[in-house]
Amino acid sequence: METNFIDYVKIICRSGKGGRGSMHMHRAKYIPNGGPDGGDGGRGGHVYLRGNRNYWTLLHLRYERHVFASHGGNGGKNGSHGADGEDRYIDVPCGTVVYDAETGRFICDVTEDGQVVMLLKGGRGGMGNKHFATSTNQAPRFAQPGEPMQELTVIMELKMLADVGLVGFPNAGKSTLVNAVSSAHPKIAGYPFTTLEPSVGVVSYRDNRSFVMADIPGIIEGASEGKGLGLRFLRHIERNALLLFMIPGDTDDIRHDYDVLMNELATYNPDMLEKRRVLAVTKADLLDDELMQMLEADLPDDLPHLFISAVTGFHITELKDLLWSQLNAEEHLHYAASQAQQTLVHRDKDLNTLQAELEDEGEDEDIIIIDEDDIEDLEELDDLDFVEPMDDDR
Ligand SMILES: Nc1nc2c(ncn2[C@@H]2O[C@H](COP(=O)(O)OP(=O)(O)OP(=O)(O)O)[C@@H](O)[C@H]2O)c(=O)[nH]1
Ligand SMILES: [Mg+2]
Repeated sequence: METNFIDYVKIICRSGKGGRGSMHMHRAKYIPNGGPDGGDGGRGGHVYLRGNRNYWTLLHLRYERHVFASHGGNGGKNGSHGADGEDRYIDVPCGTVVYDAETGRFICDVTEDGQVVMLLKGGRGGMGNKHFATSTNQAPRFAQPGEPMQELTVIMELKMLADVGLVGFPNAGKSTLVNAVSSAHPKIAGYPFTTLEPSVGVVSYRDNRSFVMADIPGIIEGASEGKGLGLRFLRHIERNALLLFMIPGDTDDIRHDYDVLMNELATYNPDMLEKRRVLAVTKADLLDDELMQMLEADLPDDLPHLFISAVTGFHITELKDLLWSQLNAEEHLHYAASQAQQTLVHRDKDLNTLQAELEDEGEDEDIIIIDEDDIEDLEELDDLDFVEPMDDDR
């Protein structure tokens, strides 16, 4: 797909091997049996994930399919410690969820700016022979190898972190609202699926406060099974603290539309029903007072509602007030919302659908591994330098 909004990537990560401990005997003029002095190997580099709020997509990772930390250096003579391998940090936008690409297992998620999560641990360096000297073996002729590296292919998925997520059929007026209340300007048009990529807008509220609203592509019946833009974007509202349902006032049956939308969310992930909801009946400029009263009588009663018009500005301030008060309803609720974000249940991916999903995202091809182990072998030759002469000494 031709887009810069990348919210799904597969990459391969490797930590570094631990360096080998050295097996070396001290040698110096007039000291014939200097004893073991082989140093320890350095540890291999770790691979970390780091939340970075300057990133909004995973696009940068499309250009970096391999993230390999470097290996620890081998120990040397005179107790010299091998250098530690360099760590690698993978910067990801806040809201990135990581899965094992082979098993679909959920690994971790990164939600905050600056949050650091270790993905792969570098191998420990091996101990040099000086550690192994005992009273019965004062010149051990062995040292520990370093621990091996770890390798993992992961899928990273971005789930947007916004306070308010818009939920509605195509053409409901979602983008028009985002245009009206925020500085973001998603495209608006009188045909379905104008919005193909999610975007977020910051809504400034009274007293310099603000909240973040996510505009996502319209949902249609069957979205949870993959119809329309389907699943691809439902995941973006998983993380929103509050859902704003948007249904046009000129729809035949508002309640029916609401039920369909609720059903799609529930099928996708039942936890979605736990979120706070608000209903906006949009395009109210097309309705007169009498009609509004009639419609009002039949609106679903499990959530607060407002008739709005983003075009004329009707009830837009009231809508912001309502969203704000819902977002901040009782101190503990806010806490609960952030808790919910933290503990959002990420289900493992179903192995049967994983392959289809990868194909869908164009990420089903194997990543070619540039194997650096050949280079390793050369290093091992270097080692012989200080391993072999030892025999001459004795
Ligand atoms: N009369 C009237 N028309 C509106 C209002 N809000 C949006 N529209 C019109 O409805 C159509 C769809 O608006 P969009 O904001 O693009 O709808 P959307 O929900 O973002 O649609 P998708 O991106 O396709 O999901 C456009 O022709 C808008 O001009 C409103 O308050 N009043
Ligand atoms: Mg739109």
